[in-house]
Amino acid sequence: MSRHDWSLAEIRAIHDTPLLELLHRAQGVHREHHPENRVQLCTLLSVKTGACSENCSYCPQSNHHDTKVEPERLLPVDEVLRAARKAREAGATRFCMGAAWREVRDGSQFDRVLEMVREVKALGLETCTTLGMVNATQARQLKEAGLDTYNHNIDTSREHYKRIITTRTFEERLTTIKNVRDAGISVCCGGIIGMGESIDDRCRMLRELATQTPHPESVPLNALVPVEGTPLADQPIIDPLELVRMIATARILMPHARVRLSAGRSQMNREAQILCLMAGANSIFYGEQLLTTPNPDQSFDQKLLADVGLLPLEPAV
Ligand code: SAM
Ligand code: DTB
Ligand code: SF4
Repeated sequence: MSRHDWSLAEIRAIHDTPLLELLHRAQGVHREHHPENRVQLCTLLSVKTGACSENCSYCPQSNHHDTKVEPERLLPVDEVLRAARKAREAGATRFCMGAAWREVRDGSQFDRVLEMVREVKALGLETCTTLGMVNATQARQLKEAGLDTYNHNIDTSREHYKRIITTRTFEERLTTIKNVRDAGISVCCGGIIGMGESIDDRCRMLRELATQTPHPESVPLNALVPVEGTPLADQPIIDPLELVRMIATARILMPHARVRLSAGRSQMNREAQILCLMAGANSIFYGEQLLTTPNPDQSFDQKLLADVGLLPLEPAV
């Protein structure tokens, strides 16, 4: 009974509901559609770091900004496999490989990524990649290699987008998402808050996601991690309750989606993270590092799960 025709006014009304009522409603939707007390643990690895040609204002990996990120070539397959085995042993069920590319180019580098996907899949992990734009053929090749999910975010509203990135369009982002969807790969698509956007921009971003048919299977919601050297370095850290509201609203709009409490956890205390889980987040990044910025360490997360009584979600095979 998912809806795909949400209006901005409806979304804004949900978003602005008094907090306890909003949490109650989101919890109701969550319990109806998801196993209770389960959270998905995804581990990220940057397989190709920095020197990216795009100018995304939030991103420490763009070569338009002067940040402390050391560029690295595409990692060898065995190094990726070592990290994947470690993630599996620590309890992760999904392994997500990120490359700081504008787009995938055919050739030996892409072939190596396909090999990474095949081998990580063979370890019994769910596979995810985020490699920038892909065309229809490349998406099919990824699917054949065993890719479960592709992450490609819309990042913000269509209107705010132009103030954040000028080297590629919002439409191009949507085309990649369509190529991924058409290849039968599950879609992971979300965005960031805390980049100077209005509340209506946030609601427009959610409308963009919630009016897709089908909804993305997974929706990562990131709080901006302001990084020195990027144009957004001086943005104030958002109040975690703003992320709680976004998660709850996403949960209500897209009842079946996995909503991921993504970047920004290191800036939040334990209790704020628990409110995010209560609002309907059922997936987190697990491991000391996101792509280039820190994430809570595994012992912190294991204690968090134990304190709340959450169990890791089994991998879907
Ligand atoms: N290059 C690929 C792309 O842009 O699609 C994949 C990697 S990119 C780093 C993946 C996503 O990470 C971005 O779309 C953005 O939503 C998120 N991200 C990047 N830097 C961030 C930051 N400083 N704070 C929060 N989220 C961030
Ligand atoms: C997503 O939405 N968040 C993740 C994942 N998709 C690839 C990345 C967050 C990156 C945060 C900045 C960094 O560590 O470089
Ligand atoms: Fe490049 Fe992706 Fe960072 Fe944009 S978000 S600069 S495309 S790595």
